Amino acid sequence: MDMFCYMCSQALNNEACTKIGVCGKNPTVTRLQDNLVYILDGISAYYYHARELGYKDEEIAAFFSKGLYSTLTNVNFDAENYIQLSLEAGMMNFRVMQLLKKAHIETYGEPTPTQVETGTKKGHAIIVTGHNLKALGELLKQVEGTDINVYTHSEMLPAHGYPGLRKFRNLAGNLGAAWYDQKSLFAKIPAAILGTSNCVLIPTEAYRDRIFTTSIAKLPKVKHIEGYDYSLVIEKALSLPQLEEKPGNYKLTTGFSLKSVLDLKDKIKHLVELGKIRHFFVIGGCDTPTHKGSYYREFAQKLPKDTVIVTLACGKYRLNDINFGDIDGLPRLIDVGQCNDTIVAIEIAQALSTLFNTPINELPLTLVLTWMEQKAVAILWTLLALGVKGIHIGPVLPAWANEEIINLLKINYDLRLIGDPEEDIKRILKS
Ligand code: SF3
Repeated sequence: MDMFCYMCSQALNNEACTKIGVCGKNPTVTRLQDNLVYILDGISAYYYHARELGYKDEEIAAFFSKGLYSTLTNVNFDAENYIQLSLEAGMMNFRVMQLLKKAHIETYGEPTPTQVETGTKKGHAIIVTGHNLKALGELLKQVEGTDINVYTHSEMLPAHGYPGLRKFRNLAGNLGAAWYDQKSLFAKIPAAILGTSNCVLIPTEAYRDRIFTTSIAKLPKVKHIEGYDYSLVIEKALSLPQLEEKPGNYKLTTGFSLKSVLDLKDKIKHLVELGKIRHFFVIGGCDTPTHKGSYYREFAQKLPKDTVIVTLACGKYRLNDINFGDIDGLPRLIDVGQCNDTIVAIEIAQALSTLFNTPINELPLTLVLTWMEQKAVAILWTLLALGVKGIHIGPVLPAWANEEIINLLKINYDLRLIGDPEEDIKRILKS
């Protein structure tokens, strides 16, 4: 079978191709092109959700053509320029995360800290998974007045923090954890399921007939709903057996916004000055279904009690069932939301920088991130573009990066791969 270059589609049949590719690109350039495409994927996901809520930005839209054009065959052979383009894309991702946050807040109100039930209530059920708050909001309007309980799953958990979504009596709680528990969770709960964004898995036969997709999400042999009329989902939920009343073993907390943290700024300053808060950690990101991800739970469990943990994205499920307590009334676990809400963590870091009159990189603040897919790549480049140094990433190094790229990231940004939780904590707290 002939092999083809995936960049220029020409057959890999001459000496030049096997060494540097038909198009003459060296491996680092090729990998940086892949990286740029991943960042653009991430940006497009957030922009898509912003547009669903009616929010647009010409500059973001224009960047797609520049970014994608830059990955065409024989258009750019300059590795250094691809680093610059990646940083530019990182800033574009910053801009799109801001836009999506604005869209969420203006549509559903500023989130406030909220406790979320993790058990089931007696009644029919719909589980909504993914990132798409618009889909959840429209569904909640349509189930009003029925006995259907709507449960969030995975990245939909932060929806409970928004007053405009929380107000619906049918929003009953959150079931399961990160995206990869779908097959076991959905098989055992007789609910209708609505998949609203990426991170929806191909269903097993156990629930294929009761899962639906909407918006950008699509699955083979699964009913897709165009627009926002969820009558079929509601009909399916009503046809299924009712769930039993079964309280959860713990509650989850979410819904911290920039405002809710700023409201606590005097208290935070006081606690830092008293030495009662030693360090802030941002722990989260897109979780990976591997045992190596247990690092994040162990890391959080081993943190001393004078540390505060800010969580975001589905990586939070590695640790958010743990009761971390508080420091003189300030919760030690502060969940700011979905992966796109990294913007909130960034704004909190900027606010701390102002509060303590200290550059972000000199704050007692460390980011410990897990990653899986394209949005995480976009977020990493946002943080690099903002000049954030000393980020710990894992469980493995990005597949698109070769030694040359990793060295560049290590030298310029002090990027680190996670190691042993205890040793990492000791090193971070000593520095
Ligand atoms: Fe990522 Fe799917 Fe969890 Fe949004 S996008 S966080 S994995």
